[in-house]
Amino acid sequence: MDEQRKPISRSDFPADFAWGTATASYQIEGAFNEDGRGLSIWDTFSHTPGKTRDGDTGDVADDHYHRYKEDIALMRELGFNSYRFSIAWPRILPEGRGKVNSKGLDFYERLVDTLLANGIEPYATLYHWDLPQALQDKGGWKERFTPQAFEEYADAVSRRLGDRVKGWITLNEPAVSAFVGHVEGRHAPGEHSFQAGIRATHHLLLAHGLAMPVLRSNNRRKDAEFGITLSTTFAEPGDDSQQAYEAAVMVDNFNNRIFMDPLFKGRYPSAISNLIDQYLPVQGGDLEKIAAPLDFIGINYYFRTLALAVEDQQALKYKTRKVKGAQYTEMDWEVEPEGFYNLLKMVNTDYKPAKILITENGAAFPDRLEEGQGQPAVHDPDRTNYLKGHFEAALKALKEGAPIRGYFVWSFLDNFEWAQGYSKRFGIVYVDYPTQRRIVKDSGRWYQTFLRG
Ligand code: IFM
Repeated sequence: MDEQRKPISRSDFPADFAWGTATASYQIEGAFNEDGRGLSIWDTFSHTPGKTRDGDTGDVADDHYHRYKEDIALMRELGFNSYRFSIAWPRILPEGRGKVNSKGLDFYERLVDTLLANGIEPYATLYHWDLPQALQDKGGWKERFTPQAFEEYADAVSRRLGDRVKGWITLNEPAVSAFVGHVEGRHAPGEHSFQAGIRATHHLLLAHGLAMPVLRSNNRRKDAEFGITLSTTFAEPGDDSQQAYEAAVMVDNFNNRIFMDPLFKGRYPSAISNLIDQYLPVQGGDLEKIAAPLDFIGINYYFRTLALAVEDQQALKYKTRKVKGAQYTEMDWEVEPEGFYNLLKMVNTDYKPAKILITENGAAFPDRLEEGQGQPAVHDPDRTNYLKGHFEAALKALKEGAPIRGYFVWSFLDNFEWAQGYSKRFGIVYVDYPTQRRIVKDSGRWYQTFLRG
């Protein structure tokens, strides 16, 4: 980036900026069968042989359900003023809808109160992929009753926590739920149907649209804000061919615009209408609900995509070009912060959001715990460099007018990386799974120093 010479500093960002990290319920909580929690599609999926690496499950994960107090004490030590977590729907409504499990609400109430007592603002995501299995058994996101159930769930949670939560995020990365879960089948519920993916897309967006007014009306905090988090990529053609150009347009449409267009413009992108319209279960009034004003858009960003066409080019089918000499993370994602800047500029220009929160950004690298005579340590300069580069990219976009007001590093702790199990570590805090010890990585110390200004 242009300003690389001057080290980036917290004071370069607005004073009221939200700084913290993000996590998700199934990835860290464990306690999968405690206090009345029902099962989710991820319990089913991870317990199905062959679905996750080494058969890993979230049964115990980081045991955060029992260790949340010490985890929050560590967040305070690291200097966060905000923390993004997700609420497990099956803890609140074990059957998806109907009877509310007050013990589930009690847990999140304790979590939120402990955050506030430590000077950390709670940002709660309602859906980070752990759909109650009972709803999946009736068709899950393919069916319209799931957004209706989500509305009830949003009501139950916000009635209890509407006086304390600062940021409400309806959904995390609906593109991943819809396409990785229903078309590619690498995630729960593990389906392989394009039609199912498109039905899920619309029902996820509808769930957001139905929940927003409920969250707003149950809110009792003057400064609360409401939005949704999307996974994004900056798509570029992998070579000079027309086919690569078309592949990039498709990647952009299926990752970014299929969600952003309905949310900001009240319509699905015309560039892919020939592929999706026949499957979209839109009913009268849906798009108006989906397009109700957002206080912020949450952007999750990890990598750009250099798209190349495949022979029988069709929706969601493309190849990516790897760049010689470029650095790749443990997920095989290119480290290229300029793409982040480009994406933020694109979002700001094309959609003019009131506010942007970076709700996830971070990297997995092969960390090694070093335990000599002294303190245990994890030296992860690649992660620190990744973060610095992406902070700089965000700052550049901010200075050029993108209304970025928060940054949540993914992730606080190493955790269950979905189909990859525990093999990929994204935390700025290392988790020694056999003992559940937390060891702050060098990147976590770098973030702490950055936050101290
Ligand atoms: O771990 C995930 C998270 O749950 C959603 N966004 C991307 C992360 C890294 O893959």
